[in-house]
Amino acid sequence: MTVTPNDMANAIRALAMDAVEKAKSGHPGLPMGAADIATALFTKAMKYDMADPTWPDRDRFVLSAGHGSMLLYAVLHLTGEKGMTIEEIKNFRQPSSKTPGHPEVHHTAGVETTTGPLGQGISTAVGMALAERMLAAEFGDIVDHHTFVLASDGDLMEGISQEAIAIAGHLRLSRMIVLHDDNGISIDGPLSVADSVDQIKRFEACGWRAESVDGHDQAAILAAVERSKASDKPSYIACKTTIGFGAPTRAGTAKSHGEPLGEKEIAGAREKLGWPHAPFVIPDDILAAWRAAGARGKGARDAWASKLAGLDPARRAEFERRLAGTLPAGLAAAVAAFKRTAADDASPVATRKASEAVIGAIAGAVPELLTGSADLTGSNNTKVEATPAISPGNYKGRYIHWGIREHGMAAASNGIALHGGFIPSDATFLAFADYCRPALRLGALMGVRTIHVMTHDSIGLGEDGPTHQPVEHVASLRAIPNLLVFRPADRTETAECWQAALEAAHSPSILALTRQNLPRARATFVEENLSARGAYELSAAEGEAKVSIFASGSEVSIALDAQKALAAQGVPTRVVSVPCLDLFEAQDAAYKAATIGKAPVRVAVEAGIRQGWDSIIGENGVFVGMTGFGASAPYQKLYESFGITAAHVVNAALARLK
Ligand SMILES: Cc1ncc(C[n+]2csc(CCOP(=O)(O)OP(=O)(O)O)c2C)c(N)n1
Ligand SMILES: [Mg+2]
Repeated sequence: MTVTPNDMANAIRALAMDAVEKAKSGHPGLPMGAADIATALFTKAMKYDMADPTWPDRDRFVLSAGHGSMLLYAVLHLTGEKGMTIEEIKNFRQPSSKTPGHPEVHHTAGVETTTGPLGQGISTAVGMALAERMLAAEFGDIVDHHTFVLASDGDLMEGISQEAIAIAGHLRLSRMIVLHDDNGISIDGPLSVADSVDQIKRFEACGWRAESVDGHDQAAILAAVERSKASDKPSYIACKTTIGFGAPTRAGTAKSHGEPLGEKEIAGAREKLGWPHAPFVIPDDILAAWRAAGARGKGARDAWASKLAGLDPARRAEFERRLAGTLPAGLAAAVAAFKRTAADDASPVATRKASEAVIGAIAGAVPELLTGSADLTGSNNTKVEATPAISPGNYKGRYIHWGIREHGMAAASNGIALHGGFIPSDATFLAFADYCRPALRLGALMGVRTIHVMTHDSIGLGEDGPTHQPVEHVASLRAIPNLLVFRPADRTETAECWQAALEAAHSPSILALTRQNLPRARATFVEENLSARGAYELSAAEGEAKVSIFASGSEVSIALDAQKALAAQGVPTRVVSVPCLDLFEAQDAAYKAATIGKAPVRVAVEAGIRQGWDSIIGENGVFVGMTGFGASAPYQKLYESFGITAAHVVNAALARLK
C-alpha cells in the first residue's frame, strides 16, 4: 500500500497523543490539529537534511506555540534526527529527556529556539529572517533559506506579535512565512470569548501577503507556501484547523488543548483516524516515507558544501568563523588601543558616549557586530560611521532602526544571534528594559550572545523625571540568571565591559550607561580586562583599610571622593569598582574574599535599590542609594536630594565606625 500524506500526519497525531498520555501531562490538541501543516512543510516545502540539523543553510522552523512541543518532537523522530529516538518520545517531559515540556534550543537538536511564552517564537523568527537577508547581503547566495513559523491564536494575540509583524512587514522579509494554526480555540474556549481580530486584514495592513486555506488539505497548504515563496512580502497563511483533530469528543474544543485525552478518547481517535497500531509503533512503510522526507535535502546540502568549498579561501574562512561565532583576532588589540588612549584622557564623558567611541573603535575589527536602537539612536549613541543602516529591501548594513518596539527588538535580537553570523546589539533607555524583559529572560535561558545597550541608567538622567529614571531595574535584571548586567564607570571600563560582553559567547548582556558625564576612574593602562572579573580594587587604602567602598558606574567617582575625604580624616579607605556583580559572583572564593577585603566597615553606593548588594556588604553593610522613585530635576540636585553624595558616604561610614 502506498503511504498517503494523511498517514504521515496521523503518525504525528498518534505519537503526540500517546506521549502525552504516558507522561500524564502535555498538550495533544495542537500536534493533532496542526499535523497536516507540519507534514506538508517537512515532507515537501522545507529545505533541510535531518542528518545535520545544524546545516547553516537549512530552512528554519519555529514552533512559536511551544506548548505543542510534541508536534516538533514527533517530526524530529520521524524525519530521523538521530538523538530523537522513540525512547525519548516515550520519555516526554521526564528528567534529562530530549523532550522537555516546551522545546529548548541547545538542549534538543533540531529545535531552533526555545518557545513556550506565547509570542516570543514568531518575534524571534523575525530576527532569523532578517539575519538570513543580512548575511546574504554580505556573503552572497551561499545564504539562501526561508524561515517558517507555526503560530497559534495565542501567539497572535500577544502584543509582541504586533511589533514583530510590523517590523517584518516594513523590512519586507519575504522569506518569512507564518502558518497560523487557526483553530479558533484557546484555553478559555472559543476565541470569540476574547478576540475578534480579522487576522488577514491585520497582516495585510502590516505589509504582508495574507491568505486563508484549509489546514487539513496538505495540497492547499503547499500551494499557499509556493505563492508565499514567490511573493516579495512576508506571508501569513491562516490554516483553518480543528484542534485535537481525530479525537472523537474533544476535537474542536478546549478540552483537547492541554491534558491527556484519556484511554477511551484515544481508542476512539485510533478508530476515527484509521490508526490501529499500538502506542509508539509506527509501521515500517510510514516510517520509511518519513525518513526519506528527512533525507531528501541531502543533495541540496551536498551542493551547498561544494559551493562553500569553491569560495575564495579567505572568504570561506571568514564565513565559517562568523557562523562558528568565534571572535576575530583583532578585537583584543582594538580594545587595548582604545584603553591606552582612554587612560590618558582626563576629560569627563558620559558612558553612552564612551560606548559610541568603543563601537567606533571595534567595529572594523568585529564585522559581525550589529547595532541598532528602538528609536533612540541619538540618545543611545549606538550608530557609528562603520554601521550604516539597513532599509527595506536593502540589507547591506549593520544598523537596525527597530522603531519603538523594544520587546520585538529584543526578541528579534535573540533570533539574529540564534541564526548565526552576527553578534546583535540593540538599544533603548534602561527604564524600558521592562518592555523587553520576557525576551531578555528567554535570551538568558537560551544562552544567546545578544548585547542590550541601555542608556540613561539612573536618576542621573535628570529632568525627564521618575518615569524615565531606573531605580529597581539594575537589581531586577541582575536577578535574571545568566544575564550579565554591566555598569561601567568611565571610558576604560566601558571598553572592558563591551569586550567582556562580546566574549560571553553563551550569555546575553546589558550595558547600563549614563546620560551624564563622568570623570575618569582609571588613569593607568592595564592590559588585563579588570571589569571581566566583575569587581576589582580600583584604589587601595593607604595603610590598613578601615572602610571599603563598593560602587558601580556613575557612583564610582563618588566613592573615590569619599575615599579622599575619609583618608583626610585619618580613616584609610579603599574603593572597589563593581562593573558586573554577576561576573563577580562567579569568581573563585579566594578572589572574592580578597576583593571584598577585611575592612570593618563596608559601604556600597549605587543610584538604585539595595537588593543584591548584601552579598558583598553583608546585612550590616551601609548602602547609599535609592529607596523609592526619583524626581524631575537637574541631576546634580537629585543626587543631593537623594543623598547619593560623597559627604553622605563619609558620614555614614564614620557613623558605622563608631
Ligand atoms: C505569554 C504566555 N501567556 C500564557 C501562556 C499559557 N498558555 C499556554 S497555551 C495558551 C493559549 C492556548 O491557545 P492557542 O494559543 O490558540 O493554542 P491552542 O490551544 O490552539 O493549541 C495559553 C494562555 C503562555 N504559554 N504564554
Ligand atoms: Mg488556538
